[in-house]
Amino acid sequence: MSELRGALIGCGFFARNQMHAWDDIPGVSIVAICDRDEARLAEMGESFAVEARYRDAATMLREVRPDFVDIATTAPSHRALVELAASLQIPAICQKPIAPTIDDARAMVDACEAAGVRLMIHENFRWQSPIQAVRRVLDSGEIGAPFFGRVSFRSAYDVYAGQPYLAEGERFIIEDLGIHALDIARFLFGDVARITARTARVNPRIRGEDVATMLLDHEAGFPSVVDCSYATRLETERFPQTLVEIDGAAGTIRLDEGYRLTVTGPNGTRHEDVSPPLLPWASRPWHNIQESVALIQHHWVETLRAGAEPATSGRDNLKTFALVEAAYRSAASGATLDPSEV
Ligand code: NAD
Ligand code: 89V
Repeated sequence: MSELRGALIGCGFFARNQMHAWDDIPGVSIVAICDRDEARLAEMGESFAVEARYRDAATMLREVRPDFVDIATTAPSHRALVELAASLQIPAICQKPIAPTIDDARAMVDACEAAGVRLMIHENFRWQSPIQAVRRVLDSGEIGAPFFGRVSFRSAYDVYAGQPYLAEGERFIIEDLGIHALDIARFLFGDVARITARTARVNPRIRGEDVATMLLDHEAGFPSVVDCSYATRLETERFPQTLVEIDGAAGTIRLDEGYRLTVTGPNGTRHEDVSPPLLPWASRPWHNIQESVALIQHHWVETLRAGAEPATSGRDNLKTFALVEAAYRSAASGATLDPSEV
């Protein structure tokens, strides 16, 4: 098995998790890194012993010719960087949100498809082991056909401290966090025919919305509620747990606080602790997200080696991103929208 040589663009807050996860995957090495910011570049290079350091992505990709590029910058730079990778025939992973606009997102997917280059969006929440555990129970048929779903993320964690840009954008929670919850809803309940959304800003110190409540009509014929908030003070802070409720014809699934899974089926109720493992480089409470980074990057390596489409390919992620766009439009107009029409 030949060694895969990767390159990283963006040495910011979240990229450290990606670098740790690459370190743990046998047969993969990050051979070059890039950031416009000299101090961040140096810090990442020293921490992970990467000598090849660049301030310019095009120069790095042309000189290094990696087997893949991992783009860990924020959304405004994604289109240019993904199109650069496509033009050089370099398979790319791009962080969520795929782009600032749906037009940019479509252009990126089209560019990669036209060039025959793989594109995976780093949409990692569906890879969290508690969410995978829910999906396994659903697939087993134990609770019968679902008729109601809920994906819920409610917290008052100070996300602005680590990611100050989250307080500055016109759009916030649906674009940054709701996008993960909407993707989980698609992963568990299938694609969406219609969406209705309402938003609010509770925290006066941020620019965008920090609360969103969304009603999804799934093509499978039942609804789900996707709700998220960064303005919810609870007795126990849950960050970054996503809770799930599913009611089926023969039973129910609940993923509750503390990663407690409860399944009620024809034979009664059972409880399971589906807490994610604390990887050696991870720290609470982020360990759930950090494990999912490791899992999605493993998936990328497997699919790249097999020449297969990743689960959260650019094409797949357009459907999640269309829900984000439709949710904003629905919240603005009050209308219920078909995401395929945005
Ligand atoms: P950040 O601002 O801390 O880091 C981004 C880095 O990219 C900065 O150091 C910046 O200098 C660099 N950069 C920007 N444009 C560049 C370019 N063209 N060339 C080279 N370097 C460039 O941001 P962050 O908090 O690390 O977030 C990065 C991305 O990760 C965002 O899209 C965010 O939404 C996403 N994110 C994902 C998760 C997840 O669980 N999937 C969690 C947190 C953040
Ligand atoms: O996962 C994310 O995209 C992060 C956070 C959990 C803070 O919303 O930005």
